[in-house]
Amino acid sequence: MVPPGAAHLYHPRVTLAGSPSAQDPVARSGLPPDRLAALYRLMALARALDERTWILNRAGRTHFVISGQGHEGAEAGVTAALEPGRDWLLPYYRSLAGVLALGMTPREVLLHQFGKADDPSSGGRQMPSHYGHAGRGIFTSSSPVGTQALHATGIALAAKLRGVRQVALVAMGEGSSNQGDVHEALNFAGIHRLPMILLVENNGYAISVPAERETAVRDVAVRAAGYGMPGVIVDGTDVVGCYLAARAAVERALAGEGPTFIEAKVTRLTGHSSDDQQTKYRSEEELAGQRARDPLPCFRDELRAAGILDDAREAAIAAEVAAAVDDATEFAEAAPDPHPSTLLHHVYAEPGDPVPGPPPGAGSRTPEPPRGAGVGGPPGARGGALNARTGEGAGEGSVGSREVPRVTPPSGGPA
Ligand SMILES: Cc1ncc(C[n+]2csc(CCOP(=O)(O)OP(=O)(O)O)c2C)c(N)n1
Ligand SMILES: [Mg+2]
Repeated sequence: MVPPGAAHLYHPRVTLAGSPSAQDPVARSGLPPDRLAALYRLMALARALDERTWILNRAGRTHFVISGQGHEGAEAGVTAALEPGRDWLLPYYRSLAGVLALGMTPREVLLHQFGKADDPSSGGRQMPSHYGHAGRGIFTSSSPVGTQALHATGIALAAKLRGVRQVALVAMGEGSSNQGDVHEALNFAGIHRLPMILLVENNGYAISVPAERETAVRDVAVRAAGYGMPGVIVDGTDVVGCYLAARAAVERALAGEGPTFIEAKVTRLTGHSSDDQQTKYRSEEELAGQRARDPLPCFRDELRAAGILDDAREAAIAAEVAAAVDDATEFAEAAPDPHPSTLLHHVYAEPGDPVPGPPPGAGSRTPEPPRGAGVGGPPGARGGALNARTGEGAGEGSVGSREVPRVTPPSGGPA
């Protein structure tokens, strides 16, 4: 993978992992055959749900799609090294397979895409594919790209200060990795050896801007050297390779050795979003070539060659996935929209919200005026204030007219 004459670009700590290997995936990964088949099922489910969102959008039933097609191998392989319930995922809009891996259900994903009241990501406030799930350790996504790196660093710092064994995995595209926020986040994480993993899914484009116009280096993982952390480049069609890179990074993070930068070379099989036409800037030959880098058939072929998948098992997975997507579509489309009277919930402080004050024993310092509901207040203050207004259940946050789980991190996580 090193281009001729470019070896000098690679810091000794940047590792170039291989492509899907002829080696048996069970022996190579240490994962049992059923776990590998489950990873394939996860990728197939992510693909089918994603395809459904395009159909719903083109039928005028949802308003926006930004797709994970082509990114499923990296997402599934890397998140397989996380422990759901313990670790945090800070996803981005192509992280559909990752959020499913952490336990978001197809129904929840489509509630989110339709912007329904019960959408666990934001009660219909966020744009589609801006995933979040408080109860599953999936941190809410910001629209300004790259900002999630700072959130991951903060979560990893909290884990370190509290002495909690926990990893924060943050995902983004290579274009976003050029943001100043990412530099600051990595610099801080490197200095303090925080349990953080950055996954950059390099698909060669930032909307219509090709990689060579985004950065002066071909592989963004070389930047890891500047932050004193290892950089690993993996092939995003190599699900087991992605898993192995992430497993090593998780072990390193939990051992207190600090962060890791993983760059997965992936392909974007769709336009940037439903508002983009990629044939305006990508040739037919390029697109045809990229289809050979579709991780789904690559992984399927690998598992078939290893005797883990056969026609019957593949057909059973396809049927299960199709049924789950149909069920989720019907369920989410029939679910209630957020009530208009809830439009401004979670935006402004409400009468009755507690006024943030100094911590106990802080003397007579004048409390700062409230800048927003719950800011600086005690844990649960936000939910309590909303409950006072809506009369809904004590101690639970609410979005729209319905209850959503209160923001509860995985055990031991940041409050
Ligand atoms: C700070 C900021 N600048 C610009 C945008 C507009 N924008 C949204 S996605 C995107 C491209 C990001 O490219 P990349 O990080 O490579 O991710 P990809 O979409 O290729 O997966 C841009 C420029 C934004 N959301 N936030
Ligand atoms: Mg990109």
